[in-house]
Amino acid sequence: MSSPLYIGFDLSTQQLKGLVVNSELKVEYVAKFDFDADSHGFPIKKGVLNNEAEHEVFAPVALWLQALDSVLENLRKQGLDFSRVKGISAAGQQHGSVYWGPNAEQLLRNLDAGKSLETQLEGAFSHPYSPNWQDSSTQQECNEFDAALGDPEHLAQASGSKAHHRFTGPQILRFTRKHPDVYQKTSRISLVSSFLASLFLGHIAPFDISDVCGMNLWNIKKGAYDDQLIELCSGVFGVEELKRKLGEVPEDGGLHLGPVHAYFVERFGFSTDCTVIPATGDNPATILALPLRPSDAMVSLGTSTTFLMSTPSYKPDPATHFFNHPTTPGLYMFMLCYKNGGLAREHVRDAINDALKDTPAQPWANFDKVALQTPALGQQNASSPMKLGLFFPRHEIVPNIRKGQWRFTYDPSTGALKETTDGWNNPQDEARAIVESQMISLRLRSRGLTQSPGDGLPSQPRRVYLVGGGSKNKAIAKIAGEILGGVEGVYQLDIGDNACALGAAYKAVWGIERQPGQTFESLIGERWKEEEFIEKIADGYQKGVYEHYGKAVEGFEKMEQQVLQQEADMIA
Ligand code: XUL
Repeated sequence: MSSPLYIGFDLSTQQLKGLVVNSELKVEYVAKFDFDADSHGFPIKKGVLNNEAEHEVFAPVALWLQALDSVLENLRKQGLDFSRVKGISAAGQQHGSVYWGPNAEQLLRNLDAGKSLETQLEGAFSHPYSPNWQDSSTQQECNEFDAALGDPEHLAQASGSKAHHRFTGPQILRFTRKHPDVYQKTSRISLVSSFLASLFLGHIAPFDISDVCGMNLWNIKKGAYDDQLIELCSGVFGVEELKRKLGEVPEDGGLHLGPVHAYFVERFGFSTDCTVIPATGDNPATILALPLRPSDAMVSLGTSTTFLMSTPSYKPDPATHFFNHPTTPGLYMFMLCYKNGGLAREHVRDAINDALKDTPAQPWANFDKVALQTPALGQQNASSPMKLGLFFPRHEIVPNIRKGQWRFTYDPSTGALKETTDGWNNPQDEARAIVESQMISLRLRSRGLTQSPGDGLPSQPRRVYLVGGGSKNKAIAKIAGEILGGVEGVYQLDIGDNACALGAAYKAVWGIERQPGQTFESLIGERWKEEEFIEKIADGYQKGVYEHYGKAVEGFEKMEQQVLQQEADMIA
């Protein structure tokens, strides 16, 4: 019973999770705190507050303290023996920033084990809120970031991404303008990930080498802050002041930041040799939920959709994101991040249930049935046109298009593309079309990174792993395999929604138990039990089908360009 345990936390938009694994990577405890359902004293909705007039979305930092108090209490109640915990790491929603006040270090150092974190750290912040990744208040600042190095291409080349509203650099620049006095009083700025690590350490933790890439401030190839971007971001306050607030960025994702603070030893019984390992972003942590190989892809099907790959190639583009890999120097994380995903599919699901006047016990039953009965691309026969559409209930990031729906037909033999609902049997045809639309967009944007698995096969991922709520849906898995390929098939992770917290816990295992020079992939790969941890849920590559969808990718690209052009014409 005294074998070591490791905790990974996941501080996401709507909840905080704590997940405990042993050295064999098996999950032993999970505790959850749902912000809307379990918190008290915060007028939040879906974990955040909104100031619609300025397109601001933000979260109260004290809410997260309340959540951490409660998750630790919950783990204690479940019987976790904290003295067995040898390492702690965490994942945080990316891009969010926390503004510490002048007395933060002192308050963190002197934590009193007789009190909750919430009661004694409320005064540690110069600003009570953390700008959230859903915020879109920084258009002006994004324009300045995109222009700073010439154009969005050069910014992406340097920092891994073009400017995005949610990225921390543009957010900080806006903060210097909106709250100049508070900015000056701010002693340090944390990301959500390093904020959590700071609580456990009892002093401000540095940024993580992967999560720092979500700021538009880090020059990935130089391995240092980008001087021009820092200068822009510091506003009227000067570069040195900003650099002091941001702090150093250690390169080793498994670094021992220090022992857990005495507060946790006294209050919960943690061992004094329990060590804090850098916390990373939620997406980087997700790729650590398994020993992901460079040719594997992960698709996270949640409220939003993200597509993640670990890759040795650094090929930045304004439409995508590159981050340093959270554990392995020389590798990068490639990411696509869509605002639309689950919500868009739910709209179609509900429309189909309404049209059929049915409320099935399993709400997805009709959607799945219809999606699987509909032929690929809605083509009744080989010569009928392909049905393609865009379904965005919210303003989309990839590509940057306002909310709306567009339906087209495309004839691959002539290249004729027509915006029309002729031939569409709605809403039924939309079940397959929406899943196809989401998967074709992923294939279009990731095709430069995949390779041929050999035997004359077209380039594609080796495996496709699905995680998040939508991964339970077999129709989605089947269509994902037909479009994205995957020579070995489509897999689901056994831990469902917990991939991100699990990745954080595995990061702690690796940080503490690695041999000198041992990579994350090697350590986790040796201990990972494929038969127990994943399940094959659909075929991947199917000859003919994959190639046929290749033609749809071309039509899809044209369709997006046409819609983007229409949007540009409307504005002009
Ligand atoms: C990634 C992004 C979101 C957040 C919240 O760029 O903004 O995925 O990390 O999950």
